[in-house]
Amino acid sequence: LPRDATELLDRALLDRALPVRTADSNKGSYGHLLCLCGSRRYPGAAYMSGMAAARCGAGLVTVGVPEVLWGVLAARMSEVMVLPLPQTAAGGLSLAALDEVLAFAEKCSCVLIGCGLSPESETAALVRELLLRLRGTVVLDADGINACAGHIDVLRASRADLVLTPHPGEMGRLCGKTAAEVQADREGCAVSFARENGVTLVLKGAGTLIAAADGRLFQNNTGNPGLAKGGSGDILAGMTSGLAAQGIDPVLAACAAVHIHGLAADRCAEKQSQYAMLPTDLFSEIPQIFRDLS
Ligand code: NPW
Ligand code: AMP
Ligand code: MG
Repeated sequence: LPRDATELLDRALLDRALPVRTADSNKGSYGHLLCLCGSRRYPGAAYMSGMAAARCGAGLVTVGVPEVLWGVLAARMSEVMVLPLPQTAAGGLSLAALDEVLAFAEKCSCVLIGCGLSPESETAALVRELLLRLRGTVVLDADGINACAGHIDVLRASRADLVLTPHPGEMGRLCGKTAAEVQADREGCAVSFARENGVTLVLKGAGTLIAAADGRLFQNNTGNPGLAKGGSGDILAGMTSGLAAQGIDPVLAACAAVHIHGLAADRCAEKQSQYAMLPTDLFSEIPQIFRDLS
């Protein structure tokens, strides 16, 4: 990959990024993703992240969710497995889930933490404890990111290979700025945060930026305001972690996910309009994009 340059995400980069599916491979060849997502308030976030990962080629996907969600998710998803975990009174993940999650994560090639987890303090404490103990690739989105606001020391101490996917509001919480201040200097915020904290930082919003810990910066040019709806980010987090679970470099996984997510959105807008398209409509556009790429 070129260094010291802002590289536009394009077809050539995707060709280098996508995992090759060899004739003698099996589901174990394509990783196991654990998504710690969802709460009583946000069951859809667990559904969308798990399904998005499955649509991007991950060998196995398990959503680890507060037990109250087990029935509804098991009824809606066939390929994605559901691991019911201890929950708080409010229906979020409880700190009591820690040991079970750590044991399960041993079998996994990537862990996604955060979509729809809710802002409960006990769940945030669980997230920080996990960050201190997990190894391997960990994708952090939404409330997983919010759990680190004011706790940057935890990100720095983590031995995991971290990919963070904040929208400008979450980015602001993380670095003590308003969303407007982040928007006023998107490149500066993304590049300095990634460098200073040794993480891959995906700063979402029109022209999503992907900043690597080594200073590389990528800008995406796909996608449209039809994505400005609740759920779009949960799907991007699932796609990113689903690709990373297959063992490709986390920076490339993030770049490929952002680009494909935007291409799928552009196809949706063409067929359905930016008004009517729904985040879950991206699922039926992802297949044609992979066909065009391979
Ligand atoms: P505003 O309003 O423009 O001033 P929050 P959330 C700002 C889950 N979901 N440019 C925005 O600022 C998520 O996974 C579950 C500028 C506002 O202040 C989370 O766990 C769903 N500003 C949880 O809900 C579907 C921008 O950020 C703030 C911006 C809460 O997540 C929905 C809003 O962000 C949702 O995905 C931009 N491009 N984008 C489900 N069906 O289960 C955002 N902002 O307060 O972090 O709330 O993103 O809705
Ligand atoms: P979230 O706010 O977490 O649901 O994430 C929203 C997703 O939609 C991100 O991938 C954004 O980059 C994308 N998105 C939101 N608004 C726009 C826009 N105006 N143009 C392009 N992409 C957008
Ligand atoms: Mg989000």
